[in-house]
Amino acid sequence: MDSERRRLFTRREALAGAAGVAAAAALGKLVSAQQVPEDTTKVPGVPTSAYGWPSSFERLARAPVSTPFTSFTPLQHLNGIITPSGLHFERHHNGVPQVDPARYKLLVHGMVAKPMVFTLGDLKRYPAFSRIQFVECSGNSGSGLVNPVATVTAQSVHGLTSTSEWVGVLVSTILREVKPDRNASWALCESMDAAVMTRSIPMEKMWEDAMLAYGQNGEAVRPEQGYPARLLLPGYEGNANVKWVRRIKIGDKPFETREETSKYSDPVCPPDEGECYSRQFTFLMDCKSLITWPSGGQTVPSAGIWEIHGLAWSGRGHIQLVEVSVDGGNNWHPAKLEQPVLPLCHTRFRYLWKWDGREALIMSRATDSSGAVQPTRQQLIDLRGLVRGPDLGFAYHANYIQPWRVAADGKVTNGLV
Ligand SMILES: Nc1nc2c(c(=O)[nH]1)N[C@H]1C(S)=C(S)[C@@H](COP(=O)(O)O)O[C@H]1N2
Ligand SMILES: [Mo]
Repeated sequence: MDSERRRLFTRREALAGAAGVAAAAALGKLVSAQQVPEDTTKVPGVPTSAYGWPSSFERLARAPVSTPFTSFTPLQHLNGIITPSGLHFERHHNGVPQVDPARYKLLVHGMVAKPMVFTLGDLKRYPAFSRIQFVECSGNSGSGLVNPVATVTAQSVHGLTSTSEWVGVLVSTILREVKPDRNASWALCESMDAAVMTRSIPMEKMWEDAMLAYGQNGEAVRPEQGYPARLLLPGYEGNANVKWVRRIKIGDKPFETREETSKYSDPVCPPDEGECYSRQFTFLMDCKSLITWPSGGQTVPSAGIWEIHGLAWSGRGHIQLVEVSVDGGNNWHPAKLEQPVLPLCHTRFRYLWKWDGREALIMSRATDSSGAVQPTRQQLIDLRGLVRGPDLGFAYHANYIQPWRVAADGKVTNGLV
């Protein structure tokens, strides 16, 4: 009773608060007390099901665009910070392998005192560790940096980032078993898919917070995400998070694999320096944010009060501040960060906007706990030059501010063009 009253009071307060900002915002319609919206009580509901699915009225989809090996998370339709496992973006270079967990084995060898092989059961028997963390492809948003076009969505340009609760064993636990040589400084991590994805990872990272994940959002890691076990490197570019991991070889220098020489090294051509060069081992994902509502392809139904919201994240720490501008970047206002605000994780931000119904350019800018501030597209180009990555005209590590243009009719398009 008491807590019920308190709850109502808090809600009233909240409504009064909102009304203070939006005196004229009447949501819902006034009706006579007898009117029941729709009577669904005369038909018995459907019985239980073995596995639940979203309502048939909610049909979200990962969208493949140009290849069958990349799909994008529909960021503009998500609530909160967790990406449903079935909507986690997918990036695989040669398809999803079918791995029988009973036959799964992980070999850890190289510069170690005790080379060892672990079954999935072995990995699960060690003390488990959980964390909520994003995985973002380093090519995410790259198309919008290189070649911005008007009709895009948050999903089609920025949907190569997703957040899950991951569960697994810390790599440090496994390292204590195999006892790496004291001169060991790099680990080769290799997968069992047809792409044989292989990356060199600094041993500091392997000791610090790397994880072999077998759980995702309460279930086993999905096949697309690396079933039965993947490497997770908090804050590192997606590519280094080797899925279907089968081998870790400890060494004392980077192994210079295909994925870190011909790909996943970033061409840089600063306008004021003569030579172009390649940045290698650019592991950390930069500080970034994105307004997901209202965003490209959506329509703001009318003038009035609307809550802008979106996601912010950084591979360098937690999100400290998100600012929103609704006038093309002239004035910035702090947005509200929704709890939980976790390091190396998507963070939801919200900002109440009173739209006057005239064309507006809206955007968000994040600052992380390392002090890094999200740059504009122009600042990023001034820093690196506008060069195409080796893949599909992507540029890696494209964390520019994404402006959205809200036209007078409410339609939202890319504010970069
Ligand atoms: N074994 C293997 N691991 C892989 C890949 C791959 O093709 N094979 N793709 C990498 C790339 S480029 C990215 S962005 C992430 C994507 O992880 P996800 O598909 O779980 O979203 O996995 C990485 N790990
Ligand atoms: Mo990627």
